[in-house]
Amino acid sequence: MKPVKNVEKGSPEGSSAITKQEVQTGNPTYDNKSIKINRNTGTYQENNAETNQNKQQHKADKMEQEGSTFLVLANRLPVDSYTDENGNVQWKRSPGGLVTALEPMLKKREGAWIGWAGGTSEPPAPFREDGMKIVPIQLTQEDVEEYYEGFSNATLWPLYHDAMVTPKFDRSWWDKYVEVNQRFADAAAKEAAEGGTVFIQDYQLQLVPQMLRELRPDVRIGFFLHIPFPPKELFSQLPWRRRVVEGLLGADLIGFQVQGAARNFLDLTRDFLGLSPTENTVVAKDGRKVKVDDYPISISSKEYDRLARSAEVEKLIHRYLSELGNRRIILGVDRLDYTKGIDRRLKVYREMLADGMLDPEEVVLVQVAPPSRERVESYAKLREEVEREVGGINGEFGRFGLPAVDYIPRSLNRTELAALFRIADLMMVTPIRDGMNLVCKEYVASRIFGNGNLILSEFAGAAQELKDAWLCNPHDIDGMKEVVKEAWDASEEEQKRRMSTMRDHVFEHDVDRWASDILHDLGID
Ligand code: ADQ
Repeated sequence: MKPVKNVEKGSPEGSSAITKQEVQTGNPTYDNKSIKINRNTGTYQENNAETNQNKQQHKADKMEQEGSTFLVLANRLPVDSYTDENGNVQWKRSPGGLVTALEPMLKKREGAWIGWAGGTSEPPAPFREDGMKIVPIQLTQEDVEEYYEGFSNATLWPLYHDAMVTPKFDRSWWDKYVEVNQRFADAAAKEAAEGGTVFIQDYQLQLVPQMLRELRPDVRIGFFLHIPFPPKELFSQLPWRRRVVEGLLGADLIGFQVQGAARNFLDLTRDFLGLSPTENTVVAKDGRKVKVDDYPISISSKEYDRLARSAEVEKLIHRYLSELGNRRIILGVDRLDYTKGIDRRLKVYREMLADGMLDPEEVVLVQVAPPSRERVESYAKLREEVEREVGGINGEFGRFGLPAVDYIPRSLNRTELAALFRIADLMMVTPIRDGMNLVCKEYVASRIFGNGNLILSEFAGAAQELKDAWLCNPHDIDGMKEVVKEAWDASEEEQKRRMSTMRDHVFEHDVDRWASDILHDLGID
């Protein structure tokens, strides 16, 4: 994997995008004197570009010498590689709320992002992309198997999601988790400017706060967990439980999706480390005050609303509606993961068709479920089960050309998703446990006419905010059937009443607000 765009510090290539943007937006970042001179001589653009190039080069040089003042650490980088028509590897930004939300701060603060580029070939040297420095971390095949697929996705992921699949406790996976976390901490220690801020993401990197603090006591460290944090009864199973709690406590601020998760963590600091937590803080053994609080993550709501009103979405809507026939639509959009409750949703749907609560002539379930983590055994098994069930429902209730379940086993882009959200009469988000779940917020933001029905599991973090959804318990099949029926028959007025409150909430609490809240508490505005 060799980047062509492996831009070294301050090269013209690295700065050209920013220069262009600044010229276009008329938002110059250089001194007034040069603006005046340039405007008067009519060479505004050219001189701007030159001045900005110099500025950018200077900035990049300075950053190289002094380090980054704002760093994000996440398992994955916010860019994906692709091969262009000449066979060269290029990079493009991967879409995602997190990077969009942190982008302003990354740009303002000469930021850098440290993460794995995917794959196991030698990663490129650090390069600049879209105003931030990208620092790739290498993972070998063994690292991927033991740190990522093993400890992260076959130990921590199931343990933190109610142990609904039995977590595997493997000592060599743990050793690899420690080793890779140390690699991330070392990279951050090398990259961070004196007194800079490092913002660490998610369960793959829980030991990094403490490791980094040991290397660089001068930096401010924030950590955010995107998935649930379990109660003591479950967390206690982890043979390395104390190490994980200590690892996280290296941060100055630890953020969770919901209050219950923050509470669970604080209780553990008392039970395993003998500390005395208060409501949102705990004083660590070294005397540091650590803030522990909930920061429910969200989406770029306005962007979704805009997209849902766009001409591309309208075009797709026409196509989808003609393909799906004149039927009302139930929608499911998930990564194919056992936590998302896809199996239960299918069961509910099948039983409702069988009981006559839904008429197969009038309804179709569209289920988008791109496979994920396929090399982890439980995921491969889930895929088989879900596909078998979809086949069964279609065999029993589908007609030629009109399947009862339209199953899409691949990832859709945002425009395609927005079109599906627009046409779905009923959206089913039924995880057994979910840190937040952004899909339900995206559905709400896309309902530009203010109607629609959201069925939402009580066990998604989002249920604590979207209280006007049709809440359900995914363990209770009969209860779910009743809720679906009620939502299916809900009047337009009832739909609008519920949706309007949810839309207000999602627009007020968008991902920008999440970023500004957590970064503010981390001491950077
Ligand atoms: P995920 O478990 O991946 O994330 P989720 O929040 O539902 O789950 O989705 C994240 C993003 O993936 C959304 O923008 C969504 O549109 C997209 N996505 C999901 N299914 C898709 C599909 N079938 N096709 C295309 N795109 C799809 C983890 C936690 C969540 C938490 C997020 C953010 O597990 O609980 O909400 O991080 O913190």
